[in-house]
Amino acid sequence: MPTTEARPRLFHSTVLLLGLMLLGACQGDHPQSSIDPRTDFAEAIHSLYIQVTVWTLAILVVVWGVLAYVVIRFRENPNRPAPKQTHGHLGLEIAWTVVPALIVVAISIPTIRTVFETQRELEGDPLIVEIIGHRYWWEVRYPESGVTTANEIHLPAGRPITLQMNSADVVHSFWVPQLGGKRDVNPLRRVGPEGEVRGYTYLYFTVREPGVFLGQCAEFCGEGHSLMRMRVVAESESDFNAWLADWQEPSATATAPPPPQDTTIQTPAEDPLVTLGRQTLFTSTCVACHAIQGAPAVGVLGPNLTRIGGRMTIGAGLLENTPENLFRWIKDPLSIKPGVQMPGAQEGGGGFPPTNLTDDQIRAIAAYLSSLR
Ligand code: HEC
Ligand SMILES: [Cu+2]
Repeated sequence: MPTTEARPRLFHSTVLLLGLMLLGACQGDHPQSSIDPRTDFAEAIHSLYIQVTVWTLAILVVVWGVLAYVVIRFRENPNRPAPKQTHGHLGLEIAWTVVPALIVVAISIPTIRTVFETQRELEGDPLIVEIIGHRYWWEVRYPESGVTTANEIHLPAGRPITLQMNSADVVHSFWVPQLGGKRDVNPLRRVGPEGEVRGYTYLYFTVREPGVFLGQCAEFCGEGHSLMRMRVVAESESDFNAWLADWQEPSATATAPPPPQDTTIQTPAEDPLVTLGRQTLFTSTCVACHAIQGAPAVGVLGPNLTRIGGRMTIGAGLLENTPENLFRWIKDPLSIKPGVQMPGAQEGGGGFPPTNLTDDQIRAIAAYLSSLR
């Protein structure tokens, strides 16, 4: 029990501590800040947010101002008669019904306008990118160029984008805060009267400047939900086109190099670890779930591993993409992500038995995957 003397000190230190905590929130990097808009869509939402905040702050100031006035002006004073007592006031009652109603109208007009503005496809040759949510990763497809990848979404800055989204299993929610609001992705797919597929959800936006933007699933979808991340890599149009052109071609090491035609020319020999990794992967269950362009691996249950060596992260944004982390992931993905739909060396997963690979085999596979750039 603090003594009467200690109480002000306790109060002061609490205020100081809270103040410091508040200040602490101002510094540092906030890659998932929702008040740092980087697209037209996010800016529309942000400007609405600011408008509503200004309205509510104005209301706060008026209400607290009147309250403070009344509390001070009419505080108890033994030397003064009690103030006049009033019961009911028609004018005031009408005012405090009508004024909030008008404020609600004033807020709803820009809100409805923003809703309509952000729900339609942008003009000027939008790039269509398909996003498919899976437990616990994101599939990314570029239907115009036939490229399929995962978790890292390359986009051209300055060009309108249409994300056409759905889910392979349960409801997920696509959320990259700096690009805009959340959007649910649904497993529901219906065929409309003209044979068109319905049930997609869409996001329409133009990224203003190149940059890397982080996001994650925002709808609880199972054990691995909190580890279902993604990143958007916005690049200049020419960098994006170069990336896309690269990814349309198989990487040089996807399959074994052909034997040299002219044996007098010395071609540099391939790293034997890569050769072993390739052979091991092609003869393991990996190929039932993963595809590698140009290679005899065409599974679709897991992320497409074409040019996986060129990705920043693995495990849906969880681990930095290094041979060491690839080894850890392939050996025991369950220890890294609960509920993961992929088997490890010793434990089954995704409906598949353990792979029973040795550490040496896994190290070789990691070397092969890293070489796919
Ligand atoms: C049952 C299907 C299945 C099998 C078999 C399987 N995987 Fe996977 N794999 C997945 C799924 C699903 C994921 C995504 C996991 C996640 O991030 O939640 C994944 C993720 C990965 C990733 C990370 C990819 C990324 O985009 O981050 C690598 C690398 C990988 N698997 C390699 C392998 C290798 C090598 C084998 C064989 C030893 C293998 N997988 C076997 C389903 C499978
Ligand atoms: Cu999810």
